[in-house]
Amino acid sequence: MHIPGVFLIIALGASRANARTCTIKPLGHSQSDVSQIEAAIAACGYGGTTVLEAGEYNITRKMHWDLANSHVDLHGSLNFVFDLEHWMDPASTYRVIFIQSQASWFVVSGHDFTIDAHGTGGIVGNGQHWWSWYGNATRLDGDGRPVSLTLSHVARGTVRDFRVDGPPFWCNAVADSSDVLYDGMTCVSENADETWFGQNIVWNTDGIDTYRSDNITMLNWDITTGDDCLAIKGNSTNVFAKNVTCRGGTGIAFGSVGQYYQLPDYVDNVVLEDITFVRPDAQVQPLMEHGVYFKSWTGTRIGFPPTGGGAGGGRVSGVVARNVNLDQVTTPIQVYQTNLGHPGDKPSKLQFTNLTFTNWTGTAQTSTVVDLECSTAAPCTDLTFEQINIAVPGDQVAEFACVNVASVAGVACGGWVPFPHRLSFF
Ligand SMILES: *[C@@H]1O[C@H](CO)[C@@H](O)[C@H](O)[C@H]1NC(C)=O
Ligand SMILES: *[C@@H]1O[C@H](CO)[C@@H](O)[C@H](O)[C@H]1NC(C)=O
Ligand SMILES: *[C@@H]1O[C@H](CO)[C@@H](O)[C@H](O)[C@H]1NC(C)=O
Ligand SMILES: *[C@@H]1O[C@H](CO)[C@@H](O)[C@H](O)[C@H]1NC(C)=O
Ligand SMILES: *[C@@H]1O[C@H](CO)[C@@H](O)[C@H](O)[C@H]1NC(C)=O
Ligand SMILES: *[C@@H]1O[C@H](CO)[C@@H](O)[C@H](O)[C@H]1NC(C)=O
Ligand SMILES: CC(=O)N[C@H]1CO[C@H](CO)[C@@H](O)[C@@H]1O
Repeated sequence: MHIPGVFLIIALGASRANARTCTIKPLGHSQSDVSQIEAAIAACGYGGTTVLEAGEYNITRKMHWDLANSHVDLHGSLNFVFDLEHWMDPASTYRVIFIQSQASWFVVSGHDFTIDAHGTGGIVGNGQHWWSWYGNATRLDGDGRPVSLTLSHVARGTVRDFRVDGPPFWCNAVADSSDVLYDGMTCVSENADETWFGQNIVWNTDGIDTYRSDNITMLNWDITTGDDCLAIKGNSTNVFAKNVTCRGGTGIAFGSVGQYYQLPDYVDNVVLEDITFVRPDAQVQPLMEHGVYFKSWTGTRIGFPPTGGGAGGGRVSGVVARNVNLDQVTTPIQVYQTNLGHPGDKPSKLQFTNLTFTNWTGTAQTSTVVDLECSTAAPCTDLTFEQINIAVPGDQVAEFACVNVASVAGVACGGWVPFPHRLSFF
């Protein structure tokens, strides 16, 4: 068997007899590495081991890895060259993420695999070029900017100690997948172009969006972003995130949900544990907007996805957010059901229920520590707040705002309830 550029080694270890190993290293000399990577994955991606040695791999076109009973050691980085014209041509990306028809330049599918990037490997997204270019251009959901790492139709996959530097758009997405473990993920979207200092030009660099997926575990994440740290979207069930640091951006989002009027979104059983929100240097990243927030579209559909929509139903239930520390977060906890809405829209019918917030500490940057603006058509029910101890700026009075909340435990709710200087109850 002859595969150019791939060293095929028959491993003779007793435990993995006949398991193949393919080892490659960057070709260098201005050559594209995509063909040799595809050849290695084709040869060793089913039942074998693929080793990408340290260094930078030159990724010039879209890439799909289909893996089964397989292990990939990614010691080096996949450098997706900056070529806006190329990547923005719809033919240059995959469209496997249904919601908002998002584009992907790198898709992994399959079952029973591990991709281990050993803390040294991952993706170089060259995001700075994208962010600076889009600094004065319109950014729309689904406009074709590619997701960096997409897991699509995966069962029992693991991604370990992976790093994405400069994602142009979402850092990760997982869709139509189940039993996925991400252990160790770093995403860095940090503007260094002084033209844009003090402004957020890294919109849409979400740490991850989960969609139509079940049993997704995220351990040991460190996300620097200008948008959602994690975004739990429609039909995500049994999601567990632990030890996540979110630096900048808009916080951990549930949603947006309710964008597709004909497709209800159900989100159930999401546990967030040991979460830290850190407000970065305002010159680099001006936002640290929420801790955890929930957003649905209104009950009126205006236009169609990817950019328009609304009027979708469904339910977000069984959310627990515990052991959360906040560093000057604007609004720590928020629910709103008017995402991209207009005055006069019908109220959303999508319901938020059984949400529990336990052991929250740290500081808020404004007085409204909790802002629950639920829908008249679907009031929030079974909300529980316990061990909340969040300080607000010294000269202000902490507030807990509730609109259309049918049942809440832990606080008195029924209008704007002021607390002096901190929202604190046990
Ligand atoms: C990547 O490959 C392309 C096509 O062969 C080449 O033009 C480009 O210079 C390479 N880039 C790097 C950094 O090697
Ligand atoms: C959930 O996925 C993990 C892998 O991340 C697996 O070990 C576990 O068995 C799965 N749980 C269920 C209930 O299938
Ligand atoms: C939490 O995750 C970070 C990586 O983001 C890691 O360095 C740290 O060791 C983890 N902490 C624990 C207690 O596992
Ligand atoms: C979510 O799952 C339900 C079935 O449980 C289905 O009816 C609905 O269309 C799905 N929604 C989306 C957005 O896929
Ligand atoms: C509320 O959510 C938690 C966490 O998902 C779950 O264990 C519990 O059963 C739910 N309670 C009800 C009444 O559904
Ligand atoms: C509360 O959360 C903090 C992290 O913010 C953690 O250190 C502490 O152990 C938690 N307390 C309990 C009782 O779990
Ligand atoms: C889309 C767009 O107008 N981009 C411009 C933003 O500004 C830089 C520098 O000022 C131009 O080079 C881009 O073409």
